[in-house]
Amino acid sequence: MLTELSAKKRAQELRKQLSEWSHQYYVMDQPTVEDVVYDKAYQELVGLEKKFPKIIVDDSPTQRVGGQVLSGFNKLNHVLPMLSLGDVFSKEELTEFDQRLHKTINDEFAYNCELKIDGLAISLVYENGLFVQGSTRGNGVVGEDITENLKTIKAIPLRLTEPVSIEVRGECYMPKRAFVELNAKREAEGKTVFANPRNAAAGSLRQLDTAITARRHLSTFIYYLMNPEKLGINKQSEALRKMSEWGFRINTESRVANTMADVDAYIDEYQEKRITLPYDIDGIVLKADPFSVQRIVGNTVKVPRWAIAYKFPPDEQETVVRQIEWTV
Ligand code: NMN
Repeated sequence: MLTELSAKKRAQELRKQLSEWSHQYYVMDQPTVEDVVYDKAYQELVGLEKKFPKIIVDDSPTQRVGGQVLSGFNKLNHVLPMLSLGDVFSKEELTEFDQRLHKTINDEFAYNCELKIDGLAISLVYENGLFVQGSTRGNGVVGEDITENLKTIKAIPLRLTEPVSIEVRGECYMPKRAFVELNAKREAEGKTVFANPRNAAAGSLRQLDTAITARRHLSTFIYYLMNPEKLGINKQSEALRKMSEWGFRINTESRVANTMADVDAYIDEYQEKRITLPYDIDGIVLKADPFSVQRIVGNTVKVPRWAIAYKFPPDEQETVVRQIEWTV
């Protein structure tokens, strides 16, 4: 006979196993087992939790299905403002940015080049390794609490690999394929279609019925760690590696560039590859890699002085969506 105690033990094993498989599948994009194996274990866990509801824990994979209907979103103040990025549209302006930094920093330093994902900025707070709060950027100072919606996104870990208390930020986006499929479905149902993946992600994230968010196949790339130096992390490229180890989904296309020629090559490469990526990007982001440089140059009221966005020409955007419509 199955007792509550043995059910609890078995549920713990199943959760650990399911979280590992899910991490491989949704975060690393490298499934390690067949879906049927995953589904069987998931159903076993659902069965145990149904029979013994007391054994349910907040970070159980079964708690990601949503279903909570919220009456609204509470406002919350960001611990540090969520700044936007200054942007440039030419390589000459990028050179000027580099020269400006070198007026203050008399030393050589590398840049971390990252793709600028076209989604919505989010902030995630973890206490002792547990996901406790997530929010939108809002106006940068005050955002909205969308914790319950974010819990439904499988790429967001509910529990980290270490019991750290941290805040991270990143981009929530809808993959191109999910966008095309969602619009096709909406069209068939006579509903208005979303103009682009970014709008679809925004509309999906701010749903009062979290079960709708859960069905929308949103994903995330995390790119910012708050107060990294307190954790002994000294570079953006290191922070990305560390966040990946903790269980976050990190974009693997980022690269350290030692010279502006390397930066140029990165831009050219991704302007070319842009159309083939499974998500929309609208440019690249250049960040001074050492946090010591970031600290010295600081921020203006609105934007960091140590980072800049190089925007791709906007008219290519439509082509991207159209290309996808043909290929799906
Ligand atoms: O909603 P969940 O439980 O994440 O599952 C959605 C789909 O994704 C299911 O079809 C499931 O089989 C699949 N999935 C597969 C793995 C795997 O490791 N093969 C992991 C997570 C989800």
